[in-house]
Amino acid sequence: MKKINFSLVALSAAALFAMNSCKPKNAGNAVNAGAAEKAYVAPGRYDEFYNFVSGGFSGQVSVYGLPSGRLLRVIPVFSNDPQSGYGYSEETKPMLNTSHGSIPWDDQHHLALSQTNGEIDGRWIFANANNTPRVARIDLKTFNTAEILELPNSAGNHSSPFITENTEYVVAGTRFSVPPDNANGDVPINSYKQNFQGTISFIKVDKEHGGMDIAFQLNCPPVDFDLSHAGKGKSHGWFFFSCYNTEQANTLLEVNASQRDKDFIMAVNWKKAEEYLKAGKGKKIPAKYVHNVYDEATQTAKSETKNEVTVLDVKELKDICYFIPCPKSPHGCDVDPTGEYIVGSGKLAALIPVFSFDKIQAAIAKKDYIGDYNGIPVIKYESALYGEVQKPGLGPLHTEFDGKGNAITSFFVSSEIVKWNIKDLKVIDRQPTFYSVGHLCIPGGDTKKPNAKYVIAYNKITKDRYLPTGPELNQSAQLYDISGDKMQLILDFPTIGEPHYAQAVSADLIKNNSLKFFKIDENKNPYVTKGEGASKVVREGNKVHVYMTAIRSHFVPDNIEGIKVGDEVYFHVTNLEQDWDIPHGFGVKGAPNAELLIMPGETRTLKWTADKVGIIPIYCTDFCSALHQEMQGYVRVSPAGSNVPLLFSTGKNMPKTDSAQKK
Ligand code: RUQ
Ligand code: CUA
Repeated sequence: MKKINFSLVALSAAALFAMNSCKPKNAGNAVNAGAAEKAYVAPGRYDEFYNFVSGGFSGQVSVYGLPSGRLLRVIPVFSNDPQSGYGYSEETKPMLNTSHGSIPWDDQHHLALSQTNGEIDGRWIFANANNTPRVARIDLKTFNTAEILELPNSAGNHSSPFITENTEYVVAGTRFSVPPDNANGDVPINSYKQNFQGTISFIKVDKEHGGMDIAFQLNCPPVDFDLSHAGKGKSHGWFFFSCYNTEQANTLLEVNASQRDKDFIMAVNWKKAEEYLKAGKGKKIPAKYVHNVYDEATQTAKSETKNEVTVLDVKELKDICYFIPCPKSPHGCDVDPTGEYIVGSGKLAALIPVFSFDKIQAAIAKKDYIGDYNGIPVIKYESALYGEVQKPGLGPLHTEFDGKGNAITSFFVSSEIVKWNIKDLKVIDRQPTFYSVGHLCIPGGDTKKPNAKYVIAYNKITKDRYLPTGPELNQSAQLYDISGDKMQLILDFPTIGEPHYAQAVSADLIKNNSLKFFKIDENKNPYVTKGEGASKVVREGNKVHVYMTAIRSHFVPDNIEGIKVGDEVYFHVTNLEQDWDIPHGFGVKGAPNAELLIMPGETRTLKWTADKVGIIPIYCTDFCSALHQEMQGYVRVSPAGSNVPLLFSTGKNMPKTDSAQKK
């Protein structure tokens, strides 16, 4: 969620004041020297946590170490990556395919680390593409994107991805309601109420390999699904979604979707949905969506277009969905570690409602409803409510849990994080953020076992926190020590793109499984070259395949002649190194992408079309050895009809052939 303009919404005068003068008086002395020490990780030492942070409009996921805030890596997911060649190499291009064609850039908001028994298991992390609805799975052995699945019947995949406690499902709710893909979408926009629909996708995850597939979709009333969380423990089997625009407005939502005093949290009994599915109550409908899988053995991604999805209609199939009134325009929807308490953060609400899972169950059993909404029962607010946190702050967005009975909520408008006790609903502590905090993260803070050492606030606005860099300033994170009673700010660090949700996990769970290099013997890329002796250049019509190797500090071959204007040249470069952290790069003058970056044991292909007669330099783009600058070569391009023979070598000169036009 970005910079909300609240001006049209009646907030208190205090709220407006806070928006316009967001520098708290104690900004200057927020951090003392003792605090700095807590964030200090000495050179050469490892951090204690990995922090995976969504990149917002960058489309990528970045990884930081905590408590240092050091940037460890940017993982390319939904955008081309000009550093690694992701999305540019032939092997990775298919990852960005969609039913709309190849999309080089998306918007990435939320992340979910895989779980077993409600605890982070360190295997994968899931990420959403918000714009063109997709869910990705990143393999934490390699930190590579392993899979991307498109979601049909969806738009603005914001309420996504959220996972169940054994990663049975990754779940995604559509932000925009839209007409279903197989319906005639050529309808008046103001027929929203009749023709539009909200869809929630349940993606099954293979236990062993992580492979994803849509198990079913729920057809829901046309509202905006914003965020979500799965039940856990006693509420395992349920899912909770925040919904706004229950007014079902289709224009000027700022005003028209802020009319009702309460919107909803939608409770979904997904075990029930599974029963209906088993009983054959699902309808298969045509839907076109693309599934991209990166095969580790061949190191190559493949796209498959799927044509059908199974839907369950929650209006017809009773007992799947229930609405719970929630004040007002709820954003975050968070479930505490016990699974009993569900916290709805109403952006325009002056309090935080905490719902009780037990009370929700009792209300359903007694049919304690105030009516229905588009055919779905609406539970009485008081019957679902455990209690309200009074005067918590302004503009609550998200809540995480410390596992010691407390919750911490972020407040966008009043720029603060607020700690409150879940049992007595009393505010315990509040600390300013600089400024306009969105998401926050406690390691394991949405699981059964939070690790309550730190909370990190992800801020939208940072004016006056960093040296000015023109009109655009970096978004940033702030790290607070929460091991004591008072939360203490200990570090600011800038982030890549706009951070939304983030998760953190103890480094031990990941670092020992991290792959150091790909075994060359196991490389099944169809274009692999397993030794310098196997290097070759093969012409097939106007396509030329160069089977090339790279090892410190030369390519084989490094001289190639006989390429002609108009040839499509595929450089299949295999990095023969079998050592950690020795990538080679590969650049070709005139190629539209600067380089490939090839990990040890890996093969990557750069496609280049020879467009001009001349000598084309090639070189390694990654400083790999003392003689890295010597890691270079030449390709000779002759006119289209020339008879220069196809020759290649390294370390030995080829005969001097003149170019003559073939008759
Ligand atoms: S949003 S700043 Cu896209 Cu998760 Cu709340
Ligand atoms: Cu290889 Cu530089």
